[in-house]
Amino acid sequence: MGTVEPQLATASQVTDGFHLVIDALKLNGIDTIFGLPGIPITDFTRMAQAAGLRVISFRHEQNAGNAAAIAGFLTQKPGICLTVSAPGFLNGLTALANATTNCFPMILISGSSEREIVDLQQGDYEEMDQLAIAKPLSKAAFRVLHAEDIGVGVARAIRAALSGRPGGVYLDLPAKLFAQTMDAEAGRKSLIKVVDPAPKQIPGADAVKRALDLLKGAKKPLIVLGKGAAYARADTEIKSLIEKTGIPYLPMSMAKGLLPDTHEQSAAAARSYVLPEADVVMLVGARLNWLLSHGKGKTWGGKGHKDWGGQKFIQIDISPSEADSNVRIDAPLVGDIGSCVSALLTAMGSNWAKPPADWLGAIAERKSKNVAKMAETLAKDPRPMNFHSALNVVRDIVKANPDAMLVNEGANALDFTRSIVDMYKPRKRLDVGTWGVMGIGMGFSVAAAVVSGQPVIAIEGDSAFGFSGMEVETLCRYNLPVCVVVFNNNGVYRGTDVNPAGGPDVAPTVFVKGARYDKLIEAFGGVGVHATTPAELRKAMEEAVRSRKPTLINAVIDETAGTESGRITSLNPTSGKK
Ligand code: ADP
Ligand code: TZD
Repeated sequence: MGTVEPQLATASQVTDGFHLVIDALKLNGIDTIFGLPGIPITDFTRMAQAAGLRVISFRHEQNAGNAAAIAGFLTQKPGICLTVSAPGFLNGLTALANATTNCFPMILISGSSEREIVDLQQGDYEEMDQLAIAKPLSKAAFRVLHAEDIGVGVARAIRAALSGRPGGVYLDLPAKLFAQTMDAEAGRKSLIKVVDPAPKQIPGADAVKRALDLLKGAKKPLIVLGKGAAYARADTEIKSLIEKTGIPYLPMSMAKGLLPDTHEQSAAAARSYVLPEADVVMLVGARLNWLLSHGKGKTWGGKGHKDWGGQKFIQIDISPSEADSNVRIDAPLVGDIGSCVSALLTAMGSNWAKPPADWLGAIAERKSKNVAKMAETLAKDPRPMNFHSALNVVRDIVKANPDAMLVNEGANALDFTRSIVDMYKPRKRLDVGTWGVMGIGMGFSVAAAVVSGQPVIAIEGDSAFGFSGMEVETLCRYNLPVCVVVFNNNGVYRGTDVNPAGGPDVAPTVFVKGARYDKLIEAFGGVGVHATTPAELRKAMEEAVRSRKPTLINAVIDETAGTESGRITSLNPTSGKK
């Protein structure tokens, strides 16, 4: 290990761990770090900023981690989150695990305490065996002990995050590493610019044929687009596939906008009809997890909750082990979505027959009925405002600003927004993802604004907002064009529960009634608006998007509106005891 004595070399001939990490990140096209300073990484954040990296500093590491994760989803570069040791690391770890679960590429870099003391458990400042803890929650975890290995460590982290199924990677950098010095030229040579970190994976010709044969024989085919398809940036190929085959499609939440939600082949408004009725379903970057009722049960036309509906499945996925995880996949197509969809398009030829007219007709009929019903509901103007009348406004604002990013969390606030607010462009809708996790709101909003430069609209349940609400200071500090709309119905889900014991404490789901979230952002110089009608909400949102000023609108929603857990009420266990 090349520790250079100061008297033997001038500063310019020597580099150190701090600069090698920064140089390695820059060499690989990383331009932004999301983090929170403290021992042992405070100087690192300063030096990174001095070296031209954008360093976005947060109030809590979980929000920095969520920002990094979604930046990874939006850019196909691993988002970088930087934290201090033990508690900071643990705060960031939730976001790392969430990134891995959602297949978002990110790297959590945490400083760590002295190895010798940690390993002997002698009680160091913020002592913790971080590598061991990160391993089961990440796609890969690495530690670098010597300055000359920084290049390899960063390269391995980048490759692990991006290649195959993307995910979260942990990189452990002990405090001592930053201070190590080595010859600058040798240091420069030790860095690696990663070549082709997410190599194309071409599907086999037999697998392509198998999939097409199945699709060709279908009488009621359906395509499901997932967030893997959005991540893959194969937008043109996917559009061609949908339009050339004429097959109706369902977008999963974060795949909304891959084709505009107003596309005539979208079956979203007839979801509960097409899932049980379809005979062949092609999954494109979507897993048959709970969000798709595991591919079985009543949703899919099965008799009981574990019965298969009898559909045949084609699954396009980069992970070779995803198929058959819930039901039989008759035609797995393993490869990257761009390559798989291109191969399908080539093999389809030019005279592909559209699906039977009675299938398309039946879907169109359901769709128009449901759309008309929804239009009726949206047109109502109840007092107090409810989710529908408020979202009618959001829907118009998003339609008028199709480039704006939409961040969304909550229960009812999530479910209603997903179904009511149409998206027009790919990768604009960012939400709670695979876990349905609360707390992504402000981290995602910061990253969406930083990465895209576009206005961001965050539709937040009042409970959901609380998980990351302190970051409104961050929005103001960086003057980000984020308009947060808190759907304030006084609690987790609704605000109407009462304490069954009748004591002075309110029910566990109830918050302070009539809270003024708008005052929070005013404390930091942002714009706060209290909106009790759709007209007030519309005016405030229009102004926020136009001015690009950090804004928080406290949108007062009828506390009796919505349901417990939104659309997933049935996941609450109910006791068999009567
Ligand atoms: P959704 O929640 O939208 O249904 P999921 O997160 O369940 O989507 O599924 C995304 C899937 O996409 C994962 O199984 C992942 O392996 C896959 N995936 C991610 N990136 C790619 C890619 N570039 N090519 C192919 N599959 C991908
Ligand atoms: N903690 C975490 C990290 N994630 C969660 N999903 C939950 C708790 C449980 N939870 C939900 O699933 S939704 C939700 C919680 C606490 C909040 C719902 O209330 P809200 O939304 O105010 O955000 P609505 O619109 O009033 O339903």
